[in-house]
Amino acid sequence: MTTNYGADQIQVLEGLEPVRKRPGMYIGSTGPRGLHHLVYEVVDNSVDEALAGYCKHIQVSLNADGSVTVTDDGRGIPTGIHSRTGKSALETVMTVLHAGGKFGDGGYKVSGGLHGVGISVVNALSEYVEVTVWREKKIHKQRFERGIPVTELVAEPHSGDRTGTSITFLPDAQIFITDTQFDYATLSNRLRELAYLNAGVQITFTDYRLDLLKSNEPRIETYHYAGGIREYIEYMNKDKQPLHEEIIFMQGESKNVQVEVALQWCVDAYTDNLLGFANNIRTIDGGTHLDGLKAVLTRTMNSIARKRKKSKRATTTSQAKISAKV
Ligand code: 0RA
Repeated sequence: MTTNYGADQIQVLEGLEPVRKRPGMYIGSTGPRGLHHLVYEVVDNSVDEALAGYCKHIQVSLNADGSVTVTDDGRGIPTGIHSRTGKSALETVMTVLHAGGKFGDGGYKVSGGLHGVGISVVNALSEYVEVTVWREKKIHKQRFERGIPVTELVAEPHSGDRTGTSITFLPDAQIFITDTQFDYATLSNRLRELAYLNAGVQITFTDYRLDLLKSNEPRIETYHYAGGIREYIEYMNKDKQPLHEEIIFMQGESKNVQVEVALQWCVDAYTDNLLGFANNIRTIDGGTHLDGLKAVLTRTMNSIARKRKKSKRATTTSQAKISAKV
């Protein structure tokens, strides 16, 4: 059998079509993991804005209709016309694969979302997305359905100095193989972790799904840790007996790589519990950052132990001498 790859077989995929055709390629899975990754991808953009120093508060809400809203007080997604696409930067970011990092003043992406695929992937895999941007005393809005803009970017004047971005999306039930209900614990754990990893960023998480909660009140939690990963260690060791109260903390930078380490030994811990992260993503298989830390810790501990043994021997010897003299 021969296969001819003629023009008919070659599909020129444009825009977000490939994402809807093979969602797993972009979000890892079309099960619960992939579903939750959509939230991480959107939150990630706000975390990046916080890391750039322009955003302090991030609000994440699970809405009654199954959608999620992520709101930040950053600079807002740029709304001006992008020279190459002839569309607004906002529409370009929402509809062009991998367009995310290419806008603004060298908007270098630090925080890693799922696979760093960008917000357009979330747009492609959502029944609808509504974006609101507060910028330059205007409120800008645009709506998308399954990745396609269904309204223009509309701007209206607004009083006040507010800036920021709000993105609401409803995951597309045609894409996800399991139900599209978000798990509170999964999201709260990740949002708490992000708040610990990015000291000072305030993340508010609200669940408005009252039917699911069997409650008349939304469930609200705020994660805000000025102490960053130091406080994370405190939280992880809260039921353990520490060998030393004060958490050991180090930070440094080399060749544009920033490193932070927090350590605490516990009396009643049988195994070590070492968590590594790179760009806000847990590195479950370890990596050179953890290997390096473990190597240097072992070397330092051994060297201290040797020194102490030596001085202990010296003391014993001098005591022996003294007792011999006596
Ligand atoms: C590119 C450039 C600028 C801001 C952003 C992206 C931005 C994107 C998102 C997505 C969610 N929240 C966001 N906040 C900011 C900077 C534009 C400027 O120079 O004002």
